[in-house]
Amino acid sequence: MEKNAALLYPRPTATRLAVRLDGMWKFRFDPESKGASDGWNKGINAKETMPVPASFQDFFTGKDEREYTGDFWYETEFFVPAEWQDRAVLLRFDAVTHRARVFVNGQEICRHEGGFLPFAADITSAAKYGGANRLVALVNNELSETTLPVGRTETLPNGKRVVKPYFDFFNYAGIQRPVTLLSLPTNAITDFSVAHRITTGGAEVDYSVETVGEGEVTVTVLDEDGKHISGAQGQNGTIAIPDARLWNVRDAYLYRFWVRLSQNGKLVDEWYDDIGIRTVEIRGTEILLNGKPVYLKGFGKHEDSDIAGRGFNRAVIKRDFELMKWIGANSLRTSHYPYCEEFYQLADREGFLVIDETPAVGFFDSTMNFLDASRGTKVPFFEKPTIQELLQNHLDAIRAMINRDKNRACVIAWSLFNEPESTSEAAIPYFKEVFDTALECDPQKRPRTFAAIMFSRPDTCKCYQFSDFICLNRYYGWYVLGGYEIDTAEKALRSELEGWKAKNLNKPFVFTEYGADTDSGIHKLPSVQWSQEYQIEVLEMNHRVFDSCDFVKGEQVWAFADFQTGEGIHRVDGNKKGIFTRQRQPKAAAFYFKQRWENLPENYKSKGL
Ligand code: CKX
Repeated sequence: MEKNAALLYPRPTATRLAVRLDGMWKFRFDPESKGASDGWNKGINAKETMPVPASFQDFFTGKDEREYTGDFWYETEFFVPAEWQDRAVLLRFDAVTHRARVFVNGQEICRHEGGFLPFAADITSAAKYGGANRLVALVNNELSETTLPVGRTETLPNGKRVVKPYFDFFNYAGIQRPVTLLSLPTNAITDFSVAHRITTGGAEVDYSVETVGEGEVTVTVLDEDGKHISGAQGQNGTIAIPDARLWNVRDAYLYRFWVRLSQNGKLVDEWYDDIGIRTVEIRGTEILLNGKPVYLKGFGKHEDSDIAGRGFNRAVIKRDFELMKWIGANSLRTSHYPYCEEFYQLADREGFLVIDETPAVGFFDSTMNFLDASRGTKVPFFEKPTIQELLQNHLDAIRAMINRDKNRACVIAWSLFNEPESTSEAAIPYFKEVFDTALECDPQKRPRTFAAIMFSRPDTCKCYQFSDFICLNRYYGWYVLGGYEIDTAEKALRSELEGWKAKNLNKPFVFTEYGADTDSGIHKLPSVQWSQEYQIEVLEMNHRVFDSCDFVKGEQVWAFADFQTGEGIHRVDGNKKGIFTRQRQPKAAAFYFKQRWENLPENYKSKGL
């Protein structure tokens, strides 16, 4: 895993400068992919402008732009002061979806694959100091069976390319998260990791610091009032925190860890991170936070909102957390990709538990195109000839996600797939390598899991043994036995859980998806599918079953809010399973959940450990 001083979250300090390059950039589609040969790396000669950060698809009024698939280019200018001459100068892209090639002053600097994690472009030698610089990025949003997320790209008879996602969210793309110009010391801190232990009367924090360049490393710990609490010398060590104020669910406390690199007593580099001290473990059927059982109440969600698409939107993040607090939730899954860093920072600050998920979604032929799947034409996914290339991209994504989020107190587990086809023998070695890699990368050795689709049942799933806790995505009452058959759906759900119980896994189960599409304009008595009344009936049915099952230790309903998908006969301008509308207003089910979750203790169903 590349460790790079610019991959640390960009924070200005006495030694580091950070300039955000948000703004209206030049923008140009390149359907024939001719830009690279036509010299657009030196300038794209565009009339169009595009907000950065944002997805590009929802601004235009034409369908060709919304559905555009292929290459597209961005360009902007930025100034580099002459005083930065003897420093390291880099660009940090928080996320460009799904892949990018970066050029500065016509020179290719780097390429990056993967649309949901940061990468750095070192422009120290390419920059013009004391003057303007031209940044050009070639971006591409095609999908294939070796990309994360998985899909394919086809050319229509009219010559236009179109993506066929194997997943149920719109293939938003572009420079979707912030771009930052960084000036760093040439000798610098490149990584910092922590792992916590609770002790009698306090806590101990094992830490590790990586640097480029020699020097003395010090770590200083301040409390929330800025008071010095503790510290240590050396690149690795243990810091004792007397009377530690532990980070707890909905009761957060963050210590500021200052990391400094000095040479002969002179400060060379400094950076800080705000860290919650807590432990996470699975013990039998319990999920333990700081040794105490916790029951997960919350959602699967998306980074998705009107106009900006999947673009970074701090205002939406704030509203989402206010709604999470209002409804009495304590957790969520970052379905189906790592979210922006600012999301985890707020989850740390507000004390929410997060299952951090890789973009390993669509590992199933035609999950969303039910007609294809029923055609029986599909090859078992993990027997595809391209699976080894996909595995390498998957492992890279896991390493990068854990490297980025390893210090976040809110992250209590890693979800390494969403709804993979886990029912073939060929899946087993793939899963083993994925789960082993996650364990190896995580300094805190957090629990690992995957969200299992409804075809991955006790009698068919070949991979549940890898999960430290079992996550089920189940739609009894919606995709299975919906409407007037809901009583049969309840029996079927109970029967499946009996099947899991009979395996005596002695692990917690979390429902990471359940729910029903609901039009916020439909009220119906008696209910009908798509009505708000029916959504509540489905939720009540699921909760009757969950409440009767002592190894079910979490309920994360699908979904937090309505979100955009590709168009199709199964989607009414997107997926409507939200408890809130896409505009973050409550459906009737929101009030139902508020009443349920405010009366469910944080340690619901614990055996009083
Ligand atoms: N699970 C049967 C993954 C989510 C989708 C959800 C749905 C599916 C259900 C698969 O990303 O939105 O269809 O609502």
